[in-house]
Amino acid sequence: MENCLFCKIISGEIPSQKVYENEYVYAFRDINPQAPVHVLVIPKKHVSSLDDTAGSTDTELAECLRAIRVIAAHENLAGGYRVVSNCGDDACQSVHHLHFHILGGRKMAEQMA
Ligand code: D5M
Repeated sequence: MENCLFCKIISGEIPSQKVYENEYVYAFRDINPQAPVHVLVIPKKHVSSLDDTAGSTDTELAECLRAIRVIAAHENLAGGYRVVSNCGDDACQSVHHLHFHILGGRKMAEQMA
């Protein structure tokens, strides 16, 4: 989608530190990491958030979730990790292209918010 930051990352117009890619999914390091490992997993087909997935196929969504364990293993997160997807204004979503944050490499706070 035009003027979408993450679509521009997928196309290579904006550089990123890629950690994983397949036909449906692209994953790269967050520019402002909140943990030693902070990776963003995004669908290649633009969808703005989890609240906008009515037009997505099950494969497009499932491939994002399936990529997470592959990335976690590659990033040596055997001790565990947290996955977050901010959806909408109340959750402070800042980039309106669906993304899953993978956070790991340190002990997470028990409180999520
Ligand atoms: O998370 C959006 C995330 O996107 C936030 O953690 C920063 C990250 N971000 C923004 N621009 C870039 C670039 N250019 N590369 C890598 N990461 C980026 P949200 O859940 O929407 O607040």
